[in-house]
Amino acid sequence: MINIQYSSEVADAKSKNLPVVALESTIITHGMPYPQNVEVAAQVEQDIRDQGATPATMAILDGTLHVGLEAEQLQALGQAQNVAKVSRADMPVCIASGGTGATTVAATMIAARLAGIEVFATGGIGGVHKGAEDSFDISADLLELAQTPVTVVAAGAKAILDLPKTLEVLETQGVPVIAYGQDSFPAFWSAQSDLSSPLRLNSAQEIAKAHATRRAMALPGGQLIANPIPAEAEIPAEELAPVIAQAQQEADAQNVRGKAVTPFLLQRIFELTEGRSLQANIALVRNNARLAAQIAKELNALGR
Ligand code: PSU
Ligand code: MN
Repeated sequence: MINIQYSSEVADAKSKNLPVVALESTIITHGMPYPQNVEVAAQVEQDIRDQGATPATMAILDGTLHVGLEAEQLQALGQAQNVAKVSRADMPVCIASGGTGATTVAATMIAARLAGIEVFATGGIGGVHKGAEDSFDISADLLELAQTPVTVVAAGAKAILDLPKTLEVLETQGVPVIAYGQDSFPAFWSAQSDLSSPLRLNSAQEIAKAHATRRAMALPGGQLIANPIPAEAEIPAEELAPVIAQAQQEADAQNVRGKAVTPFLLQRIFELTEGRSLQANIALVRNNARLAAQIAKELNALGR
């Protein structure tokens, strides 16, 4: 086994078998600008504590996998320049070479599995990019959901992605896509989309039972819980469509490729909406953290 450094609160929660919720760090280093990134990260951790669970933000610091960050470590990571974006492929290389990196959804799921954590909250997952028929750009997050047994709570996927193709890949990979409390698949900034969600559950307890059932059946892979953004924080799709189109055009024109694509698009959307998208993003991440904490508590109550 590799060396894992637990934060003091996660070590304490684990020793008492209390519910823990994993959090990613790419959203901090590549998904939101400083200083809002560290403010939001700390707030989201507190939201989880307020629900009676313990937050475990994942990152690789100087070659050590951290499960839970102390407040100073979170501050330092949020301000650091040129932190690597670490997904499944990069993770062992980063650890072996003593590097520092922020974990994507895929890498956070791997870290959670290593630490025995089964529930994870984020904003949006990576997916199939628009134009994937030419670029072949499909996030490793989707394949991770097919093989690593973690329930991921997200607000659906951003309209920078091709949502129908993203759902098709998840279906092919046997990943349960479960909308929380509604029939349609939520589309990140909008609670509703015109796509229906393959599955629907209405309570944290039902989601926990479905997770425990996969485990009992020894099925590999996790679950994607698509939690709609709170109504008061929504941004109309019509308003964002031109912004996304412009960001996409710029990415194409500048030949942005590979793992740089998603951070480039997120950064441009923040700039072009002058922070409006950020407020919605904060509201939905906090909402996902609260639901994830409830799921982790229910799962804990079900026992092994
Ligand atoms: N989508 C978002 N916000 C994010 C990301 C995706 O709305 O912060 C980040 C997550 O860390 C996700 C990663 O795992 O981008 C996906 O990158 P890629 O598309 O290169 O797989
Ligand atoms: Mn990609």
